Amino acid sequence: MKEQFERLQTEASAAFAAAKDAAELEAAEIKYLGRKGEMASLMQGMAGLPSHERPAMGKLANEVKIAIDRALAERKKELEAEKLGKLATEEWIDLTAPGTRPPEGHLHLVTDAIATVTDIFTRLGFTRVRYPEVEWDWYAFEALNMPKDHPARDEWETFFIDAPEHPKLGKMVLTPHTSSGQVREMQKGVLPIRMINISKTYRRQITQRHLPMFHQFEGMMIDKDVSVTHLKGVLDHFAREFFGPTRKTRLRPYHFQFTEPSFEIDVTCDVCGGTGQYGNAKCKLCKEGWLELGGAGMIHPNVLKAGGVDPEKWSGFAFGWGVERTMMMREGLKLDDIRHLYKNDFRFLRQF
Ligand code: FA5
Repeated sequence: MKEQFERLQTEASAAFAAAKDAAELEAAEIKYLGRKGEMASLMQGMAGLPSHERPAMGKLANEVKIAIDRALAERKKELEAEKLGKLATEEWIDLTAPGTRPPEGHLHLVTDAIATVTDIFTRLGFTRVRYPEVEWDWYAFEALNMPKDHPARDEWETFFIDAPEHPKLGKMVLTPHTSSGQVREMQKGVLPIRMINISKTYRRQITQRHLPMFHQFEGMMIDKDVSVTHLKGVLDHFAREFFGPTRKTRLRPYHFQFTEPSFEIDVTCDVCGGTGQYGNAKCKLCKEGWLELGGAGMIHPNVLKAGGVDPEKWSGFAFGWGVERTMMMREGLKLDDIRHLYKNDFRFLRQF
């Protein structure tokens, strides 16, 4: 048994010294020192020795165990030092090297435009509101002087929701224009009003100039003796603030059921510089030098009445513009297809 202990010590020490990494060392440790390892089985064998031999053999076993433990601890230390040595050569960092900048996002162009529009009108005393994306027919059409089956409704290529009708307010629709917020605002019963409603709107349209989902901003002012002059003043101020002093706007007579008189507002196109020509071809975006941004007019008395406002005492104007279209006309943007805005293509978005 003495030789067996001595051989175990030699073998175990050699196996530890030969271990190339922590995993091999652990395997050798289990083989020699584990619960079912070679040391444990030799110790069990001691039970069969005559009692007078046991004390000497016990002492030897103890010395062998201490020697093997020491050999193991030394190799562990060596391997650890080797690992740290490698780290220094393989995984070093240069603390003086310039850092890597984390990716930095920015507001989407449309969000940014909404913030600018809000800011310009807030400074004129208008309060920002939002009205529902899903609306009742009554607010979108009927209260705006467009009774059922009125042909003017066709202009708003509306998405109808397959849901039960409201007994008084009619069908459910995806809000086709922010004008549905006019009567909702009047129904709050607080006068005078200076509202700017910026919300999502939906229509069955998709072209270079049309999106099925877009945003509009609807301004509405109701007070005593409000006239077209106030409307023109507010719109001119907005155009100057948003587009800069070089861009021109014009009011074109138009027809809306809910305003009288009514206008469409155009601004000179930034893609072709207001000429209608791009190189030798017609401007792809505006075709004529002007781009329509929205409608406006003096609120029709029937609409005031629908909102519970007395048209004998109060008057007001309203205007509704497309956020995306307005933004496309910003100085220097030269965006010739509105659909780029919602393609989520980083190559496009990162340019701004
Ligand atoms: C209206 O929606 C009226 N409610 C505007 C109004 C408000 C008139 C208050 C009078 C008083 P119109 O359908 O023209 O009008 O749309 C207004 C603007 O929304 C358009 O000039 C355009 O800038 C934008 N717009 C309309 N349809 C789309 C579309 N499919 N995609 C992107 N922008 C659109």
